[in-house]
Amino acid sequence: MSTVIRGGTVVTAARSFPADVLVEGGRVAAVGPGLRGDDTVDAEGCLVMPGGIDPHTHLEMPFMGTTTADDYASGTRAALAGGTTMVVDFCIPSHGQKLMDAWADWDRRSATAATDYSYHMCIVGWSAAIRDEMAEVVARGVTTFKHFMAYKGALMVNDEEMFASFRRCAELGAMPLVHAENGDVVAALQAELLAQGITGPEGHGYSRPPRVEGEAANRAIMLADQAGVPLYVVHTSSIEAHEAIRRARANGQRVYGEPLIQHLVLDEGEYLNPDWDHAARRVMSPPFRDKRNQDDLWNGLRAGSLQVVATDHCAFTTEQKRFGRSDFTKIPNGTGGLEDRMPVLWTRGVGEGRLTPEEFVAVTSTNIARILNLYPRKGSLEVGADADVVVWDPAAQKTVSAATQVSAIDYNVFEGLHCTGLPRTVLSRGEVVVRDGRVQAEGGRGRFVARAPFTPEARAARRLSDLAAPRAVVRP
Ligand code: DUC
Ligand code: ZN
Ligand code: ZN
Ligand code: ZN
Repeated sequence: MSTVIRGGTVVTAARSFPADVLVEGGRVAAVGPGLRGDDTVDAEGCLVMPGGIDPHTHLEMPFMGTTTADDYASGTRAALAGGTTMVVDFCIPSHGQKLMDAWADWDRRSATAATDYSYHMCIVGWSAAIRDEMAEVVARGVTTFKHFMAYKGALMVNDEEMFASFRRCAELGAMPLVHAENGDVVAALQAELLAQGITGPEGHGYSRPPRVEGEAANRAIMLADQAGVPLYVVHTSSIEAHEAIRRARANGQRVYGEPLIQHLVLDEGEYLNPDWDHAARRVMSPPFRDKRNQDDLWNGLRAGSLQVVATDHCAFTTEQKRFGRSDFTKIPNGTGGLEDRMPVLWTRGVGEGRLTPEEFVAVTSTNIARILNLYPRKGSLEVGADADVVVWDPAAQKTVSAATQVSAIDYNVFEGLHCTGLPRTVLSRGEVVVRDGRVQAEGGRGRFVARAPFTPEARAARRLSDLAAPRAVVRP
């Protein structure tokens, strides 16, 4: 049983060229002109790209006294609707919980996934036991560890804990991730604002200014340098954090920055909206910034000093947001975006001349696969790669609306945004999971994708030839 995606223009992170893509046994079997298969997916007038990878999601995550409203079933179907064929979700242990027990909890949640998935493991404290358990996590294929520098009294780690974990990552060939905000300063500013009677969502923005993010990014980068590990800074939203990343890279450090689609497109004015629900629905950390910061993030994506675009998909219903009706610090932090990341980035990025189609593929898929050690199995259309493919119709249009979305929540932060450029057909491991824009994937078909450590030996051992014996190789 084979499928040929016929008549489109293949777009990779490197170049674009007209070619068919032959899919067999869930993998790319050939790329080139005039291919034949048992089934045909029409790609006339369309671009054929590697499926999107979202490196940052929170599906069915217990957080701030509640649990995110999109679970793996609705969240991964929303992802597919938007052209994303893989997510990397955060496994968050409770205090004192064994890392592998937290992993088992997440496996129960991800049993309904419609896309492939991986995890980042969170380090929320430090002990000899955690130090030991990290080795098993890496051995089982999770090679990234997340550290919250904010959420004081909950998820936050201090410098001593974070540095110990960074050193352990260095030993294991793992890569640390950081949520870079100074949690002590945020807590102080929150208390001050509440004491002044500022209790609404605007207080959220005021309590987390760019300096708070820049300070933490600089600190984490210095500690990573001292520990001798690469570092991935999640949801980079400010000039200050970007500058820290850029400087580290110029000094030869492997440091990566991840803007979110929300920070690229939406601005801090949203928190001043007199409609409480409107503003609260947009409360996430870091908060939205101003136009200068947005322009700077776009510049970073073009220059390569920022490498990927994610969502931090962490969706709460309006009812859940209202837990913070009288105190902004109790509004569950998080927004949705899984379904919108690719159409909105295409529209505002490629459509408005900020990104090329090749840069779009790089920041939504290929760079992510490379940085997280998923490449070339994911993030590429090379022969032998998993056939996660998006047939992208650059002329298709829609207006973002909660009324038509797949996500389980009752609003959309991009409501009313007009998109030109949408997925028409999506394949996941060779199976057509979106046809004519409609998701037809079964929950539970998604698989865990193990990732190798970042040691030179492990890198050298990962060859595309290990993935599959291709039936035919047609070089375009
Ligand atoms: N920020 C959010 O907005 N939600 C989840 C966690 C985070 O850091
Ligand atoms: Zn975060
Ligand atoms: Zn509104
Ligand atoms: Zn997050």
